[in-house]
Amino acid sequence: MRLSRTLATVIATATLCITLPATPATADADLVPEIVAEMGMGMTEQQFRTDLAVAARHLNATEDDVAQRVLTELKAKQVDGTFIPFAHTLPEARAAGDIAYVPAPYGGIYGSMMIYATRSTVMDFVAGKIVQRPVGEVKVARFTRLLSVDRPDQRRHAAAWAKAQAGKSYDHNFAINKVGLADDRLGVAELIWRAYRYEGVNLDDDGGIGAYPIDIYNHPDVTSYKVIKP
Ligand SMILES: [Ca+2]
Ligand SMILES: [Ca+2]
Repeated sequence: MRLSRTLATVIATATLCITLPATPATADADLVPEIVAEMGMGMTEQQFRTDLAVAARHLNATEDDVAQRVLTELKAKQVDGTFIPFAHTLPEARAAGDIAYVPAPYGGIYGSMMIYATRSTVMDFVAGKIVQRPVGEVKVARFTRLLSVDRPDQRRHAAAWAKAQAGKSYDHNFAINKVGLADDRLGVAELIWRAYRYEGVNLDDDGGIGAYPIDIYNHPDVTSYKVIKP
């Protein structure tokens, strides 16, 4: 059994070696299946292709170009690791509009975040919908950080906008979440990025096609003021 499996592996490897040069990667290769696989469960190829077409029109670029940029940003932001139990109760924030950031790998391989609608409530995603929840009901992982955006007026308005999104659906497409103005489906970082963007503040630190949690955390106007330790 072991011998035959080894033999099969050798044959498969040999076949791969022979096959690969015959199908070199080109600029026109369809990257969508790889992107969707990187993004994990929830994202469908059909939805991604629809969003990709919108992004390409918005950016006046080809879909292949946008797909390449998406894949590059995805791979750059991915952190190896495993989920850990969310065992810590989320504390109150200093102000509405502050952000709770669960860094990768503790909040998955891309991290996660929530915006405070008030000092003691956050906009969270429950069963695919945005809901306002008291912090006492929300559990987070160790090393979660509380962040403040150094724009007091915009912070208040951003919190109000985020609060008004209650009931909207979760957007699995976190890799394309900035282009266009459609906000009918919102991801965790997208909700925060858009809340501040409508106030004239662009919290995506590195540009690109997506506003990832790490991008917002790295923004020079964002300050971390509390860390949940194990
Ligand atoms: Ca969206
Ligand atoms: Ca970005």
